Amino acid sequence: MDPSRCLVMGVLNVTPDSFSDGGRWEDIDLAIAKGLELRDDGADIVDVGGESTRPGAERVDANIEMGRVRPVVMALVHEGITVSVDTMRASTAAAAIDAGAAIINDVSGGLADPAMAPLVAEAGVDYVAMHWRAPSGDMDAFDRYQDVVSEVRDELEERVEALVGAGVDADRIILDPGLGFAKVADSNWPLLAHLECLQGLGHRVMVGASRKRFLGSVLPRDDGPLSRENATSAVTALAAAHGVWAVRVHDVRAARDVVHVVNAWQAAR
Ligand code: PMM
Repeated sequence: MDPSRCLVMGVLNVTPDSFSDGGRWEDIDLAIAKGLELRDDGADIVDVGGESTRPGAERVDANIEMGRVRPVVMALVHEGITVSVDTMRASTAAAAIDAGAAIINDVSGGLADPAMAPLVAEAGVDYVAMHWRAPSGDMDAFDRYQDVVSEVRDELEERVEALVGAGVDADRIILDPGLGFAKVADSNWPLLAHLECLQGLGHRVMVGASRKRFLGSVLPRDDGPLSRENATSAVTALAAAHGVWAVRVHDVRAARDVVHVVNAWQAAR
């Protein structure tokens, strides 16, 4: 992976119900083929998920989640791809690490499963701790903030303290503001505008804005997730220019091009 530029993490949801690509890669062979396509399009990391976290989503059975994720991780790792696994469950994370996953992407930052932090500490893998307040089914009840930037920063700092307290290597922790998670549309913009507040905690930062509803809220016309690709690219440019470690996106080719443009622009400054 090239540390001189923002990395591109490609989304691969092996689920029937994710908000943008749900149902498209539910079949394991199709999911593996999509993972290879993401790599060919320029993904530095492929993020495999077996449980939808779209607003209102119900939890999926642990065995179902593991059955979706594990064979896809094994196949992609076998192809030499750096794989992260989007899971809130330590049991799924353990199976994924066993299958070769290099990164655990936990949208709950360790809050959903107390066994996650010790597992990550023991395994010594990279760990994305996203800002999260409640499971997707309830998160709309937790979307109030006095000052969203400082509250998200403080809540993530608490997660870091808990993770490090459980033995996780601080250098392995990557922070994510959790755009769209327990946040009304307007709360996402201050977080994007003040990424340096999160970066100030001293960890790598990643951003997942791809096709999310808050982007549609500022567009003159919003026709659903697929119509938000240009808006996603705009956020990728802004986040890359802010020096984030990675962006998590569905359209990898677009993000890769944006990142290279930002790099050229930065090199010329
Ligand atoms: N968003 C989704 C899922 N996983 N992980 C991280 N680290 N950050 C995010 O913003 C994030 C995530 C929801 O989007 P999807 O349904 O397209 O996967």
